[in-house]
Amino acid sequence: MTFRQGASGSDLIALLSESSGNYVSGEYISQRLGITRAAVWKKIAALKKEGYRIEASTKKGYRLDLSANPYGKSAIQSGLSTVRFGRTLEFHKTISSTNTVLKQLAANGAPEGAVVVADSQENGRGRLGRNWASAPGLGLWMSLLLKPQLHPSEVQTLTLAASVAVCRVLEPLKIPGLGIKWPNDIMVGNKKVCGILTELSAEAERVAWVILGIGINVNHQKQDFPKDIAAIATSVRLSTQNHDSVDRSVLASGLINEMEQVYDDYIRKGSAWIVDEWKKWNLTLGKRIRLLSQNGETTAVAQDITPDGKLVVKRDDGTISEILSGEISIRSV
Ligand code: BT5
Repeated sequence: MTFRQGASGSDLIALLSESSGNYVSGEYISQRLGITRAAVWKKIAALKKEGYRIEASTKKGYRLDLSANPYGKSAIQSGLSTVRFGRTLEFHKTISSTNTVLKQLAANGAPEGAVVVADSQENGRGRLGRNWASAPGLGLWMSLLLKPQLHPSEVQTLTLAASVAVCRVLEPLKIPGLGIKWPNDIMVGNKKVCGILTELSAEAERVAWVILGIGINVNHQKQDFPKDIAAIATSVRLSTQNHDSVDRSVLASGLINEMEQVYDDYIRKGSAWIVDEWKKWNLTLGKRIRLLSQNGETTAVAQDITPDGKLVVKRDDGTISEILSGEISIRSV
């Protein structure tokens, strides 16, 4: 691995990890990273503060205890293979909401690909003012800033792109029944494992920025969910066959890597491509569903997704219409 000028904490973690838990001399680190021995020492002290267990020996150098990888900025960034996404990244132990904080950063000119991750959210938000349970130590609560050249009406397709990225990053875990319920719920069977909150700032014809807020329940056990959602929520850990806990840093960097890939492909290939990708994971199309709106409830069959991400439904009275996310909630019959 080669390191860029102005090496970061995550570069140092990557270098120490390369040696599989053996000592690495201070001199070697300073040469590889192109920084002074004093700067190495400073970075080691900062990493220890983040929670890394690093042993220091005057003769042998530094050794990282790989079994105690803390969840944090350096651990996440050391797993990135991206060019832009996650290179600007804030990690907070506790935060109001990652979307709210990233919105402030966006207003202050944060670049596309900026990410905010928190271990817990005090005011985690769902759509339409709903609450998102975000307890510490258990989930991946993350927001990503995008600045696409899109019309505001096309932004819905970015939510589809985010759902595809989530499914792809979870795919190697071989979770039976993993899929997407239109538009933004990642489900395992009929339980929700991940929700996505898309927020945007736009002028009449052009998007200024979009924030994709992604919440994945990762290591929750059944008793970790609040009572009101215990029956409808699940976690990655509860859904895998071995029920092993999952390293949230690895999941976070994997998701950021996947998001950059999917987003860049989407920009190159267009929205019809992302709709096709989305359909591979779809749990909604072809099913009978209930449509819940302020005007009441009707039943319909979910027929298709339009290139701009609307759901095409055929109601029982034969009328066909396209619905926008946010207008109507859908439930299985
Ligand atoms: C969503 O809303 O599914 C979007 C959730 C987005 C959360 C992320 S976390 C990082 C970022 N920062 C934020 O503040 N938000 C984003 P919606 O479709 O409205 O679903 C909300 C409903 O899901 C609630 O009314 C509950 O019924 C249920 N719910 C709440 N917390 C849950 C959880 N942890 N797991 C599963 N379901 C939950």
